[in-house]
Amino acid sequence: MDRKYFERDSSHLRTTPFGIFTDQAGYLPGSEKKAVLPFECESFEITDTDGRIHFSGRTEAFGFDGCSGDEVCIADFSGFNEEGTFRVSAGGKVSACFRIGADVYDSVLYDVTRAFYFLRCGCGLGEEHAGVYAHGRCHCAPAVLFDDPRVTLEVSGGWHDAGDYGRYVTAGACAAAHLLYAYKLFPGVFGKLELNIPESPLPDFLAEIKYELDWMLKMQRPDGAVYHKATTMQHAPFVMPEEDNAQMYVFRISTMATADLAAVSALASGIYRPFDADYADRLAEAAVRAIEYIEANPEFVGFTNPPGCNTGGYYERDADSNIFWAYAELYALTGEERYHRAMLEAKDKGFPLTAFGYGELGGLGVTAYLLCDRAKDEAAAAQFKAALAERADELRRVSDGCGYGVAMADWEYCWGSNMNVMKNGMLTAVNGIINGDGSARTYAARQIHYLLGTNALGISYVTGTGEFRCNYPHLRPAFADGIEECMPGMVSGGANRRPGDPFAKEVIPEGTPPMKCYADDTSSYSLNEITIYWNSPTVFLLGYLLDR
Ligand code: 9MR
Ligand code: ZN
Repeated sequence: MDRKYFERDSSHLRTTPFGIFTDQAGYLPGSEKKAVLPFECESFEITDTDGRIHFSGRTEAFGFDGCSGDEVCIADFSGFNEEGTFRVSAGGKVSACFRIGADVYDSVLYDVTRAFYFLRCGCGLGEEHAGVYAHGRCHCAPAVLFDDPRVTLEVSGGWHDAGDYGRYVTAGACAAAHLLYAYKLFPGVFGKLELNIPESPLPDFLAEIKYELDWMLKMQRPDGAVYHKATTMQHAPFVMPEEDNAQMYVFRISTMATADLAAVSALASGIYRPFDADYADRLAEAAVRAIEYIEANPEFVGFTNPPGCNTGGYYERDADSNIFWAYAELYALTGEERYHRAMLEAKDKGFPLTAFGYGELGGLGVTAYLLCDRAKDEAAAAQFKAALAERADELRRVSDGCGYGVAMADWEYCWGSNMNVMKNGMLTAVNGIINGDGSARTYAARQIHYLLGTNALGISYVTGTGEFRCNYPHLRPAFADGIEECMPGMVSGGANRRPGDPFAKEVIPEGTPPMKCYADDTSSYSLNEITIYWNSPTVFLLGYLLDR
Protein backbone atom coordinates (compact mmCIF):
# COMPACT_ATOMS: atom_id res chain seq x y z
CA MET A 1 0.00 0.00 0.00
CA ASP A 2 1.37 3.38 -0.95
CA ARG A 3 1.93 5.44 2.16
CA LYS A 4 1.18 8.66 0.24
CA TYR A 5 -2.32 7.42 -0.28
CA PHE A 6 -3.09 8.17 3.36
CA GLU A 7 -1.23 11.47 3.43
CA ARG A 8 -2.39 13.49 6.41
CA ASP A 9 -0.31 15.31 8.99
CA SER A 10 0.96 13.21 11.82
CA SER A 11 -0.93 15.01 14.59
CA HIS A 12 -3.08 11.91 15.03
CA LEU A 13 -0.03 9.94 16.17
CA ARG A 14 -0.40 11.07 19.75
CA THR A 15 0.95 9.44 22.84
CA THR A 16 -1.32 9.34 25.83
CA PRO A 17 -1.62 12.56 27.83
CA PHE A 18 -2.15 10.38 30.93
CA GLY A 19 0.55 8.88 33.10
CA ILE A 20 -1.42 6.17 34.91
CA PHE A 21 -3.22 3.37 33.13
CA THR A 22 -6.61 1.85 33.84
CA ASP A 23 -9.52 0.34 31.99
CA GLN A 24 -11.04 3.49 30.53
CA ALA A 25 -14.58 2.11 30.46
CA GLY A 26 -14.25 1.18 34.08
CA TYR A 27 -14.89 -1.54 36.61
CA LEU A 28 -17.84 -3.54 37.84
CA PRO A 29 -18.61 -3.10 41.55
CA GLY A 30 -17.01 -5.84 43.62
CA SER A 31 -14.42 -6.67 40.99
CA GLU A 32 -10.64 -6.43 41.09
CA LYS A 33 -9.50 -2.89 40.21
CA LYS A 34 -5.87 -2.16 39.54
CA ALA A 35 -4.25 0.85 37.96
CA VAL A 36 -0.73 0.57 36.63
CA LEU A 37 1.87 3.27 37.35
CA PRO A 38 4.88 2.96 35.07
CA PHE A 39 6.95 4.87 37.63
CA GLU A 40 7.73 4.67 41.32
CA CYS A 41 5.33 6.21 43.80
CA GLU A 42 4.29 4.97 47.20
CA SER A 43 0.73 6.20 47.47
CA PHE A 44 -2.22 6.97 45.22
CA GLU A 45 -5.65 8.55 45.37
CA ILE A 46 -8.98 8.06 43.65
CA THR A 47 -10.56 11.41 42.84
CA ASP A 48 -13.83 12.37 41.26
CA THR A 49 -14.12 14.76 38.33
CA ASP A 50 -14.11 17.75 40.72
CA GLY A 51 -10.85 16.59 42.24
CA ARG A 52 -12.40 15.43 45.53
CA ILE A 53 -10.59 12.50 47.07
CA HIS A 54 -12.73 9.38 47.59
CA PHE A 55 -10.10 6.78 48.39
CA SER A 56 -6.41 6.59 49.02
CA GLY A 57 -4.00 3.73 49.34
CA ARG A 58 -0.42 2.56 49.11
CA THR A 59 0.90 1.15 45.87
CA GLU A 60 2.63 -2.21 45.54
CA ALA A 61 5.91 -2.37 43.66
CA PHE A 62 5.68 -4.97 40.89
CA GLY A 63 9.18 -4.51 39.52
CA PHE A 64 10.29 -4.87 35.94
CA ASP A 65 7.76 -6.03 33.37
CA GLY A 66 9.37 -7.71 30.38
CA CYS A 67 6.64 -7.26 27.76
CA SER A 68 6.41 -3.50 28.28
CA GLY A 69 9.95 -2.76 29.42
CA ASP A 70 8.40 -0.78 32.28
CA GLU A 71 9.28 -0.72 35.95
CA VAL A 72 5.76 -0.67 37.40
CA CYS A 73 3.82 -0.07 40.60
CA ILE A 74 0.25 -1.23 41.09
CA ALA A 75 -2.50 0.85 42.68
CA ASP A 76 -5.02 -1.71 43.90
CA PHE A 77 -8.38 -0.14 44.69
CA SER A 78 -10.46 -3.31 44.55
CA GLY A 79 -11.95 -2.35 47.92
CA PHE A 80 -13.37 0.89 46.50
CA ASN A 81 -16.87 0.32 45.13
CA GLU A 82 -18.54 3.69 45.06
CA GLU A 83 -20.41 4.26 41.82
CA GLY A 84 -19.32 7.26 39.79
CA THR A 85 -16.69 8.69 37.49
CA PHE A 86 -13.13 8.82 38.79
CA ARG A 87 -9.45 9.16 38.04
CA VAL A 88 -6.44 7.67 39.76
CA SER A 89 -3.77 10.17 40.70
CA ALA A 90 -0.27 9.63 42.05
CA GLY A 91 3.04 11.43 41.93
CA GLY A 92 1.53 14.39 40.09
CA LYS A 93 0.14 12.18 37.32
CA VAL A 94 -3.41 11.13 36.56
CA SER A 95 -5.24 8.41 34.69
CA ALA A 96 -7.96 8.89 32.11
CA CYS A 97 -11.38 8.97 33.71
CA PHE A 98 -13.30 5.75 34.16
CA ARG A 99 -16.50 4.68 35.84
CA ILE A 100 -17.42 2.23 38.52
CA GLY A 101 -20.90 0.78 38.12
CA ALA A 102 -22.88 -2.25 37.02
CA ASP A 103 -23.40 -0.74 33.57
CA VAL A 104 -19.83 0.31 32.71
CA TYR A 105 -19.51 -2.18 29.84
CA ASP A 106 -23.01 -1.79 28.44
CA SER A 107 -22.10 0.75 25.80
CA VAL A 108 -18.87 -0.95 24.74
CA LEU A 109 -20.74 -4.26 24.44
CA TYR A 110 -23.34 -2.52 22.31
CA ASP A 111 -20.63 -0.96 20.15
CA VAL A 112 -18.49 -4.07 19.58
CA THR A 113 -21.61 -6.07 18.73
CA ARG A 114 -23.03 -3.45 16.40
CA ALA A 115 -19.67 -3.30 14.62
CA PHE A 116 -20.86 -6.37 12.71
CA TYR A 117 -23.74 -4.39 11.32
CA PHE A 118 -21.29 -1.71 10.13
CA LEU A 119 -19.40 -4.48 8.31
CA ARG A 120 -22.44 -5.82 6.47
CA CYS A 121 -21.88 -6.33 2.76
CA GLY A 122 -24.53 -6.14 0.10
CA CYS A 123 -27.46 -4.49 1.87
CA GLY A 124 -26.27 -0.92 2.26
CA LEU A 125 -26.45 0.80 5.64
CA GLY A 126 -29.48 3.03 6.14
CA GLU A 127 -29.20 6.36 7.88
CA GLU A 128 -31.78 5.31 10.46
CA HIS A 129 -29.32 2.64 11.70
CA ALA A 130 -25.90 3.85 10.62
CA GLY A 131 -26.33 7.62 10.98
CA VAL A 132 -23.44 9.49 9.41
CA TYR A 133 -21.83 6.14 8.50
CA ALA A 134 -24.66 5.20 6.13
CA HIS A 135 -23.59 3.99 2.70
CA GLY A 136 -24.97 2.36 -0.42
CA ARG A 137 -25.26 -1.29 -1.37
CA CYS A 138 -21.97 -2.95 -2.25
CA HIS A 139 -20.62 -6.08 -3.91
CA CYS A 140 -23.96 -7.24 -5.29
CA ALA A 141 -23.02 -8.01 -8.88
CA PRO A 142 -22.83 -11.73 -9.71
CA ALA A 143 -19.49 -13.30 -8.88
CA VAL A 144 -17.49 -15.37 -11.33
CA LEU A 145 -16.27 -18.81 -10.38
CA PHE A 146 -12.52 -18.41 -10.67
CA ASP A 147 -11.86 -21.96 -11.87
CA ASP A 148 -14.65 -21.84 -14.47
CA PRO A 149 -15.41 -18.30 -15.62
CA ARG A 150 -18.50 -19.48 -17.51
CA VAL A 151 -20.19 -19.96 -14.15
CA THR A 152 -21.57 -17.01 -12.23
CA LEU A 153 -22.81 -17.20 -8.66
CA GLU A 154 -24.99 -15.02 -6.45
CA VAL A 155 -23.02 -14.70 -3.22
CA SER A 156 -24.02 -11.29 -1.91
CA GLY A 157 -24.32 -10.67 1.82
CA GLY A 158 -22.30 -11.52 4.90
CA TRP A 159 -19.81 -9.29 6.67
CA HIS A 160 -16.72 -7.71 5.19
CA ASP A 161 -13.93 -9.63 6.86
CA ALA A 162 -11.82 -6.81 8.10
CA GLY A 163 -10.19 -3.64 6.84
CA ASP A 164 -10.54 -5.26 3.43
CA TYR A 165 -13.77 -6.09 1.60
CA GLY A 166 -13.11 -9.82 1.23
CA ARG A 167 -15.45 -12.46 2.61
CA TYR A 168 -13.85 -15.68 3.79
CA VAL A 169 -15.78 -18.70 5.06
CA THR A 170 -13.29 -19.89 7.68
CA ALA A 171 -12.96 -16.45 9.23
CA GLY A 172 -16.72 -15.98 9.14
CA ALA A 173 -17.43 -19.36 10.70
CA CYS A 174 -15.04 -18.63 13.55
CA ALA A 175 -16.54 -15.20 14.26
CA ALA A 176 -20.11 -16.50 14.02
CA ALA A 177 -19.23 -19.37 16.38
CA HIS A 178 -17.86 -17.00 19.03
CA LEU A 179 -21.08 -15.01 18.83
CA LEU A 180 -23.32 -18.09 18.84
CA TYR A 181 -21.58 -19.40 21.95
CA ALA A 182 -21.98 -15.99 23.55
CA TYR A 183 -25.70 -16.25 22.91
CA LYS A 184 -25.91 -19.84 24.07
CA LEU A 185 -24.02 -19.26 27.31
CA PHE A 186 -25.23 -15.76 28.19
CA PRO A 187 -28.83 -15.55 26.94
CA GLY A 188 -29.62 -13.05 29.69
CA VAL A 189 -27.17 -10.63 28.09
CA PHE A 190 -27.80 -11.26 24.41
CA GLY A 191 -31.42 -12.46 24.22
CA LYS A 192 -32.84 -8.97 24.62
CA LEU A 193 -29.93 -6.85 23.44
CA GLU A 194 -31.31 -4.20 21.10
CA LEU A 195 -28.91 -3.22 18.38
CA ASN A 196 -30.74 -0.69 16.23
CA ILE A 197 -30.41 -2.87 13.14
CA PRO A 198 -33.04 -3.59 10.46
CA GLU A 199 -36.26 -5.21 11.76
CA SER A 200 -36.35 -8.98 12.06
CA PRO A 201 -38.62 -11.45 13.86
CA LEU A 202 -35.48 -12.78 15.56
CA PRO A 203 -33.72 -11.29 18.58
CA ASP A 204 -31.38 -8.62 17.15
CA PHE A 205 -28.26 -10.52 18.12
CA LEU A 206 -29.36 -13.64 16.23
CA ALA A 207 -30.55 -11.53 13.30
CA GLU A 208 -27.07 -10.06 12.96
CA ILE A 209 -25.40 -13.48 13.04
CA LYS A 210 -27.94 -14.81 10.54
CA TYR A 211 -26.78 -12.17 8.11
CA GLU A 212 -23.43 -13.98 7.98
CA LEU A 213 -24.88 -17.50 8.10
CA ASP A 214 -27.10 -16.78 5.11
CA TRP A 215 -24.07 -15.75 3.12
CA MET A 216 -22.10 -18.82 4.16
CA LEU A 217 -24.95 -21.05 3.00
CA LYS A 218 -24.66 -19.41 -0.43
CA MET A 219 -21.01 -20.45 -0.51
CA GLN A 220 -21.93 -24.15 -0.38
CA ARG A 221 -22.10 -26.19 -3.58
CA PRO A 222 -25.00 -28.58 -4.12
CA ASP A 223 -22.63 -31.50 -3.47
CA GLY A 224 -21.86 -30.11 0.00
CA ALA A 225 -18.39 -28.68 -0.60
CA VAL A 226 -17.84 -25.05 0.40
CA TYR A 227 -15.97 -22.37 -1.49
CA HIS A 228 -13.11 -20.83 0.47
CA LYS A 229 -13.75 -17.15 -0.23
CA ALA A 230 -15.45 -14.47 -2.29
CA THR A 231 -13.15 -11.56 -3.06
CA THR A 232 -11.90 -9.42 -5.89
CA MET A 233 -8.50 -10.36 -7.35
CA GLN A 234 -6.76 -7.56 -5.50
CA HIS A 235 -7.61 -5.72 -2.32
CA ALA A 236 -9.66 -2.64 -3.18
CA PRO A 237 -8.16 0.83 -2.89
CA PHE A 238 -9.32 2.85 0.12
CA VAL A 239 -12.74 3.69 -1.29
CA MET A 240 -16.24 3.20 0.10
CA PRO A 241 -17.51 -0.37 -0.45
CA GLU A 242 -20.08 0.65 -3.03
CA GLU A 243 -17.27 2.19 -5.08
CA ASP A 244 -15.35 -1.06 -5.19
CA ASN A 245 -16.65 -2.32 -8.50
CA ALA A 246 -13.91 -4.73 -9.48
CA GLN A 247 -15.06 -8.19 -10.56
CA MET A 248 -15.97 -10.42 -7.59
CA TYR A 249 -14.66 -14.00 -7.76
CA VAL A 250 -15.55 -17.13 -5.89
CA PHE A 251 -12.41 -19.19 -5.37
CA ARG A 252 -12.00 -22.93 -5.06
CA ILE A 253 -13.42 -25.07 -2.32
CA SER A 254 -11.34 -26.05 0.69
CA THR A 255 -11.66 -28.76 3.34
CA MET A 256 -11.32 -26.08 6.05
CA ALA A 257 -14.24 -24.05 4.71
CA THR A 258 -16.35 -27.19 4.25
CA ALA A 259 -15.69 -28.48 7.76
CA ASP A 260 -16.17 -25.05 9.33
CA LEU A 261 -19.50 -24.63 7.59
CA ALA A 262 -20.59 -28.04 8.85
CA ALA A 263 -19.62 -27.06 12.38
CA VAL A 264 -21.11 -23.59 12.53
CA SER A 265 -24.35 -24.62 10.77
CA ALA A 266 -24.85 -27.49 13.20
CA LEU A 267 -24.24 -25.15 16.12
CA ALA A 268 -26.57 -22.52 14.68
CA SER A 269 -29.30 -25.06 13.87
CA GLY A 270 -29.90 -25.80 17.54
CA ILE A 271 -29.89 -22.13 18.47
CA TYR A 272 -32.31 -20.93 15.76
CA ARG A 273 -34.74 -23.87 16.15
CA PRO A 274 -36.99 -22.23 18.78
CA PHE A 275 -37.43 -19.21 16.50
CA ASP A 276 -37.52 -20.66 13.00
CA ALA A 277 -37.78 -24.42 12.50
CA ASP A 278 -37.43 -24.20 8.71
CA TYR A 279 -34.21 -22.27 9.02
CA ALA A 280 -32.94 -24.73 11.62
CA ASP A 281 -33.69 -27.60 9.22
CA ARG A 282 -31.85 -25.82 6.42
CA LEU A 283 -28.82 -25.31 8.61
CA ALA A 284 -28.81 -28.93 9.79
CA GLU A 285 -29.16 -30.17 6.22
CA ALA A 286 -26.25 -27.96 5.10
CA ALA A 287 -24.11 -29.27 7.94
CA VAL A 288 -24.80 -32.90 7.08
CA ARG A 289 -24.21 -32.27 3.37
CA ALA A 290 -20.85 -30.65 4.15
CA ILE A 291 -19.61 -33.45 6.38
CA GLU A 292 -20.80 -36.06 3.91
CA TYR A 293 -18.78 -34.34 1.22
CA ILE A 294 -15.68 -34.57 3.42
CA GLU A 295 -16.37 -38.23 4.16
CA ALA A 296 -16.71 -38.97 0.45
CA ASN A 297 -13.63 -36.85 -0.38
CA PRO A 298 -11.26 -37.40 2.53
CA GLU A 299 -8.17 -36.05 0.81
CA PHE A 300 -7.24 -32.66 2.29
CA VAL A 301 -7.84 -29.69 -0.01
CA GLY A 302 -6.01 -26.64 1.29
CA PHE A 303 -5.95 -23.16 -0.14
CA THR A 304 -3.37 -20.89 -1.66
CA ASN A 305 -4.06 -17.82 -3.73
CA PRO A 306 -3.85 -18.27 -7.48
CA PRO A 307 -1.25 -16.08 -9.19
CA GLY A 308 -2.39 -12.47 -9.43
CA CYS A 309 -4.63 -12.63 -6.36
CA ASN A 310 -3.49 -10.79 -3.21
CA THR A 311 -6.55 -11.00 -0.98
CA GLY A 312 -6.47 -13.05 2.24
CA GLY A 313 -5.30 -16.65 1.90
CA TYR A 314 -6.43 -18.05 5.24
CA TYR A 315 -4.01 -20.84 4.61
CA GLU A 316 -4.18 -23.84 6.96
CA ARG A 317 -1.83 -26.81 6.87
CA ASP A 318 -4.57 -29.33 7.60
CA ALA A 319 -8.23 -29.42 8.55
CA ASP A 320 -7.90 -31.75 11.54
CA SER A 321 -9.23 -29.39 14.18
CA ASN A 322 -11.92 -28.12 11.80
CA ILE A 323 -13.21 -31.67 11.23
CA PHE A 324 -13.05 -32.46 14.94
CA TRP A 325 -15.10 -29.35 15.67
CA ALA A 326 -17.63 -30.30 12.96
CA TYR A 327 -18.17 -33.78 14.39
CA ALA A 328 -18.49 -32.41 17.92
CA GLU A 329 -21.20 -29.96 16.81
CA LEU A 330 -22.98 -32.60 14.73
CA TYR A 331 -23.02 -34.95 17.69
CA ALA A 332 -24.24 -32.18 19.99
CA LEU A 333 -27.01 -31.37 17.52
CA THR A 334 -28.19 -34.86 16.56
CA GLY A 335 -26.95 -37.23 19.24
CA GLU A 336 -26.06 -39.67 16.47
CA GLU A 337 -23.50 -42.22 17.52
CA ARG A 338 -21.69 -42.19 14.17
CA TYR A 339 -20.77 -38.53 14.73
CA HIS A 340 -19.74 -39.32 18.28
CA ARG A 341 -17.41 -42.08 17.10
CA ALA A 342 -16.01 -39.89 14.36
CA MET A 343 -15.36 -37.10 16.88
CA LEU A 344 -13.54 -39.52 19.18
CA GLU A 345 -11.41 -40.69 16.27
CA ALA A 346 -10.68 -37.12 15.20
CA LYS A 347 -9.60 -35.75 18.59
CA ASP A 348 -6.06 -37.06 18.90
CA LYS A 349 -4.40 -35.76 15.77
CA GLY A 350 -2.07 -33.46 17.69
CA PHE A 351 -3.88 -30.15 17.36
CA PRO A 352 -4.41 -28.01 20.49
CA LEU A 353 -7.67 -28.79 22.28
CA THR A 354 -7.92 -25.30 23.68
CA ALA A 355 -7.72 -23.06 20.60
CA PHE A 356 -10.70 -20.93 19.68
CA GLY A 357 -9.91 -20.15 16.04
CA TYR A 358 -9.42 -19.20 13.36
CA GLY A 359 -6.95 -21.72 12.02
CA GLU A 360 -7.03 -23.86 15.13
CA LEU A 361 -10.50 -24.63 16.44
CA GLY A 362 -10.09 -27.52 18.86
CA GLY A 363 -11.41 -25.48 21.79
CA LEU A 364 -14.73 -24.97 20.01
CA GLY A 365 -15.10 -28.73 19.56
CA VAL A 366 -14.22 -29.35 23.19
CA THR A 367 -16.75 -26.72 24.27
CA ALA A 368 -19.47 -28.20 22.05
CA TYR A 369 -18.91 -31.65 23.48
CA LEU A 370 -18.66 -30.68 27.13
CA LEU A 371 -21.70 -28.39 27.02
CA CYS A 372 -24.04 -30.77 25.22
CA ASP A 373 -26.41 -32.98 27.16
CA ARG A 374 -25.64 -36.12 25.17
CA ALA A 375 -24.08 -39.30 26.47
CA LYS A 376 -20.34 -38.78 26.84
CA ASP A 377 -17.25 -40.88 26.64
CA GLU A 378 -15.86 -40.45 30.14
CA ALA A 379 -12.22 -40.57 29.14
CA ALA A 380 -12.69 -38.01 26.37
CA ALA A 381 -14.66 -35.66 28.63
CA ALA A 382 -11.96 -35.92 31.29
CA GLN A 383 -9.24 -35.30 28.73
CA PHE A 384 -11.04 -32.19 27.44
CA LYS A 385 -11.69 -30.79 30.90
CA ALA A 386 -8.07 -31.33 31.89
CA ALA A 387 -6.86 -29.58 28.74
CA LEU A 388 -9.00 -26.54 29.52
CA ALA A 389 -7.91 -26.47 33.16
CA GLU A 390 -4.25 -26.80 32.29
CA ARG A 391 -4.36 -23.98 29.75
CA ALA A 392 -6.32 -21.74 32.13
CA ASP A 393 -3.69 -22.41 34.78
CA GLU A 394 -0.92 -21.47 32.41
CA LEU A 395 -2.74 -18.26 31.48
CA ARG A 396 -3.19 -17.34 35.14
CA ARG A 397 0.55 -17.63 35.61
CA VAL A 398 1.22 -15.47 32.56
CA SER A 399 -1.24 -12.86 33.80
CA ASP A 400 0.24 -12.79 37.30
CA GLY A 401 3.69 -12.49 35.79
CA CYS A 402 2.76 -9.42 33.78
CA GLY A 403 2.80 -5.94 35.29
CA TYR A 404 -0.30 -5.09 33.29
CA GLY A 405 -2.08 -8.34 34.14
CA VAL A 406 -2.53 -9.44 30.55
CA ALA A 407 -2.40 -13.19 29.88
CA MET A 408 -0.24 -12.88 26.82
CA ALA A 409 3.27 -14.26 26.54
CA ASP A 410 5.82 -12.11 24.72
CA TRP A 411 5.69 -14.26 21.55
CA GLU A 412 1.94 -13.73 21.33
CA TYR A 413 2.39 -10.05 20.48
CA CYS A 414 1.91 -10.78 16.81
CA TRP A 415 -0.30 -9.50 13.99
CA GLY A 416 -3.73 -9.23 15.61
CA SER A 417 -2.39 -9.78 19.14
CA ASN A 418 -5.60 -8.43 20.63
CA MET A 419 -7.23 -11.57 19.27
CA ASN A 420 -4.88 -13.58 21.47
CA VAL A 421 -5.79 -11.44 24.46
CA MET A 422 -9.50 -11.87 23.85
CA LYS A 423 -9.25 -15.58 23.08
CA ASN A 424 -7.13 -16.20 26.15
CA GLY A 425 -9.87 -14.44 28.08
CA MET A 426 -12.45 -16.60 26.34
CA LEU A 427 -10.59 -19.77 27.32
CA THR A 428 -10.46 -18.54 30.90
CA ALA A 429 -14.22 -17.93 30.83
CA VAL A 430 -15.06 -21.28 29.24
CA ASN A 431 -12.89 -23.06 31.77
CA GLY A 432 -14.61 -21.11 34.54
CA ILE A 433 -18.00 -22.26 33.28
CA ILE A 434 -17.07 -25.88 32.63
CA ASN A 435 -14.64 -26.58 35.47
CA GLY A 436 -16.12 -24.11 37.97
CA ASP A 437 -12.98 -22.07 38.47
CA GLY A 438 -13.71 -19.30 40.98
CA SER A 439 -10.93 -17.00 39.81
CA ALA A 440 -12.07 -17.04 36.17
CA ARG A 441 -13.99 -13.79 36.30
CA THR A 442 -11.04 -11.85 37.67
CA TYR A 443 -8.59 -13.21 35.11
CA ALA A 444 -11.05 -12.84 32.23
CA ALA A 445 -11.77 -9.25 33.24
CA ARG A 446 -8.06 -8.42 33.21
CA GLN A 447 -8.01 -9.14 29.48
CA ILE A 448 -10.78 -6.63 28.89
CA HIS A 449 -8.92 -4.15 31.09
CA TYR A 450 -5.84 -4.52 28.90
CA LEU A 451 -7.89 -3.99 25.74
CA LEU A 452 -9.54 -0.89 27.16
CA GLY A 453 -6.46 0.85 28.47
CA THR A 454 -4.50 -1.07 31.10
CA ASN A 455 -1.54 -1.46 28.79
CA ALA A 456 1.83 0.16 28.37
CA LEU A 457 0.55 2.72 25.84
CA GLY A 458 -2.48 3.54 27.96
CA ILE A 459 -4.66 3.25 24.90
CA SER A 460 -8.13 1.83 24.45
CA TYR A 461 -8.00 -0.45 21.42
CA VAL A 462 -11.73 -0.08 20.80
CA THR A 463 -12.86 2.87 18.69
CA GLY A 464 -15.30 5.13 20.49
CA THR A 465 -14.45 3.92 24.01
CA GLY A 466 -12.14 5.78 26.37
CA GLU A 467 -10.63 9.23 26.67
CA PHE A 468 -7.47 8.05 24.90
CA ARG A 469 -8.37 5.55 22.20
CA CYS A 470 -7.53 4.41 18.72
CA ASN A 471 -9.44 6.18 15.97
CA TYR A 472 -7.64 5.52 12.69
CA PRO A 473 -7.87 1.78 12.06
CA HIS A 474 -6.89 0.17 8.78
CA LEU A 475 -10.52 -0.03 7.70
CA ARG A 476 -11.54 1.16 4.27
CA PRO A 477 -14.89 2.87 4.98
CA ALA A 478 -13.50 4.51 8.14
CA PHE A 479 -10.98 6.27 5.93
CA ALA A 480 -13.04 6.78 2.79
CA ASP A 481 -16.09 8.31 4.48
CA GLY A 482 -14.02 11.38 5.36
CA ILE A 483 -15.55 11.47 8.85
CA GLU A 484 -12.98 12.24 11.53
CA GLU A 485 -14.51 10.04 14.22
CA CYS A 486 -14.33 6.35 13.36
CA MET A 487 -17.54 4.34 13.74
CA PRO A 488 -17.54 2.93 17.28
CA GLY A 489 -16.83 -0.60 18.40
CA MET A 490 -13.97 -1.59 16.11
CA VAL A 491 -11.30 -3.68 17.87
CA SER A 492 -7.82 -2.89 16.60
CA GLY A 493 -5.33 -5.72 16.03
CA GLY A 494 -2.96 -4.05 18.47
CA ALA A 495 0.66 -4.44 19.41
CA ASN A 496 2.81 -6.54 17.09
CA ARG A 497 6.44 -7.18 17.91
CA ARG A 498 7.17 -7.91 14.25
CA PRO A 499 5.86 -4.83 12.47
CA GLY A 500 4.92 -6.10 9.02
CA ASP A 501 4.05 -3.08 6.91
CA PRO A 502 6.12 -0.15 5.65
CA PHE A 503 4.62 2.42 8.00
CA ALA A 504 5.04 0.22 11.07
CA LYS A 505 8.62 -0.51 10.12
CA GLU A 506 9.27 3.20 9.83
CA VAL A 507 7.75 4.28 13.14
CA ILE A 508 8.48 1.35 15.48
CA PRO A 509 12.18 1.42 16.35
CA GLU A 510 14.00 -1.91 16.48
CA GLY A 511 14.06 -3.22 20.05
CA THR A 512 10.77 -1.62 21.11
CA PRO A 513 9.20 -3.79 23.86
CA PRO A 514 6.39 -5.95 22.41
CA MET A 515 3.56 -4.21 24.27
CA LYS A 516 4.64 -0.87 22.81
CA CYS A 517 4.84 -1.94 19.16
CA TYR A 518 1.72 -0.16 18.03
CA ALA A 519 0.66 2.99 16.18
CA ASP A 520 -2.83 4.25 15.47
CA ASP A 521 -2.45 4.82 11.74
CA THR A 522 -4.72 3.91 8.84
CA SER A 523 -1.92 2.67 6.66
CA SER A 524 -0.63 0.16 9.21
CA TYR A 525 -2.37 -3.12 8.48
CA SER A 526 -0.01 -5.13 10.68
CA LEU A 527 -0.71 -2.97 13.75
CA ASN A 528 -4.08 -1.42 13.31
CA GLU A 529 -6.45 -3.43 11.14
CA ILE A 530 -9.77 -4.67 12.45
CA THR A 531 -11.41 -8.06 11.75
CA ILE A 532 -14.69 -9.78 12.56
CA TYR A 533 -12.85 -12.47 14.56
CA TRP A 534 -11.12 -9.89 16.77
CA ASN A 535 -14.46 -8.32 17.58
CA SER A 536 -16.24 -11.63 18.16
CA PRO A 537 -14.23 -12.92 21.14
CA THR A 538 -14.52 -9.42 22.63
CA VAL A 539 -18.30 -9.72 22.43
CA PHE A 540 -18.08 -13.14 24.07
CA LEU A 541 -15.86 -11.93 26.89
CA LEU A 542 -17.94 -8.86 27.69
CA GLY A 543 -21.04 -11.08 27.66
CA TYR A 544 -19.36 -13.34 30.18
CA LEU A 545 -18.49 -10.45 32.49
CA LEU A 546 -22.01 -9.03 32.32
CA ASP A 547 -23.76 -12.36 32.86
CA ARG A 548 -24.51 -12.42 36.56
O1 9MR B 1 -4.13 -12.09 10.41
C1 9MR B 1 -3.41 -12.46 9.25
C2 9MR B 1 -1.93 -12.37 9.52
O2 9MR B 1 -1.55 -13.29 10.51
C3 9MR B 1 -1.17 -12.60 8.23
O3 9MR B 1 0.22 -12.49 8.48
C4 9MR B 1 -1.65 -11.61 7.19
C5 9MR B 1 -0.93 -11.70 5.87
O4 9MR B 1 -1.31 -12.81 5.15
O5 9MR B 1 -3.04 -11.79 6.97
C6 9MR B 1 -3.81 -11.55 8.11
O6 9MR B 1 -5.15 -11.80 7.81
C7 9MR B 1 -5.80 -10.84 7.02
C8 9MR B 1 -6.51 -11.58 5.90
O7 9MR B 1 -5.59 -12.23 5.10
C9 9MR B 1 -7.42 -10.67 5.10
N1 9MR B 1 -8.30 -9.92 5.93
C10 9MR B 1 -7.65 -9.20 7.00
C11 9MR B 1 -6.82 -10.11 7.86
C12 9MR B 1 -6.18 -9.35 9.03
O8 9MR B 1 -5.15 -8.52 8.63
ZN1 ZN C 1 -19.52 -5.23 0.34
